[in-house]
Amino acid sequence: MDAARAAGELMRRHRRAPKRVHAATQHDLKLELDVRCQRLIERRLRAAFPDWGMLGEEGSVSAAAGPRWVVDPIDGTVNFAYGIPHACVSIALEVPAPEPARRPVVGVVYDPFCEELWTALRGQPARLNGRVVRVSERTRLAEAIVSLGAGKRLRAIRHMVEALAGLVHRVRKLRSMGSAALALAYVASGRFDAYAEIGLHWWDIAAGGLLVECAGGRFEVREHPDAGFELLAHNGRLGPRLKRLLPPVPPQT
Ligand code: LIP
Repeated sequence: MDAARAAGELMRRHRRAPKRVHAATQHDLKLELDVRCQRLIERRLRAAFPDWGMLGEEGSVSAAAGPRWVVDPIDGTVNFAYGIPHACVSIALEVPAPEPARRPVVGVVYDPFCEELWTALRGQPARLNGRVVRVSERTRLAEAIVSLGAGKRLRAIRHMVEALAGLVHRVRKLRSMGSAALALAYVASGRFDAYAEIGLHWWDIAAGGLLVECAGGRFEVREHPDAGFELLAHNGRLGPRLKRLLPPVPPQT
């Protein structure tokens, strides 16, 4: 939690400052601050748990076996780079498990701009700033708010456009806010009823997925060898109807 807060503080201090871009593609940016935040998180976590591994968006430290941190130092980098205060720090802790191989047991998502800290410990209720949160109870798709992630690659974007066309007249509102971890935290808190995206990385969704599960929702994730993680998170009531309306993952182009 301290590590997430420290990185969030660095993000907040640089909110309005010009950002140095390390790498750019048409639909993605990597900032110097991504790396600085990850180093800061890494230092804190490794000082306390020197033998544990780390999978991070800005590089990984491997450990033979045992627990592993999964870190997205700034999730919603493009928002942050453009001064849009919708980005967060996402940290999960996984322990080895036979099935599924990835099993987060701790999840923290910190939004430094709204000062919202979500925490989850497997087997306990999810919390937002210490108060228990739950997924929504909405059962009617027509009243639901569904978040769709746009992705970075052509294939994911094409999928999102199709999903949007299939859902836009069925739900109350669609949203695409640019941070997978916050979209999951919003599902866990009942703000969104569901969230879908393809082409994700594990560090985008490991902590948020645990939040959704601990808040009583469903986190349905499938790994495609060539298309990253396909994800549908929902309040446990809208899944079957959403699955009928969402398009299949498109073939590689
Ligand atoms: C981003 C996600 C966003 C998704 C992008 C990307 P980043 O993470 O949070 O929702 O659409 O593809 O993965 O790169 O800002 O950490």
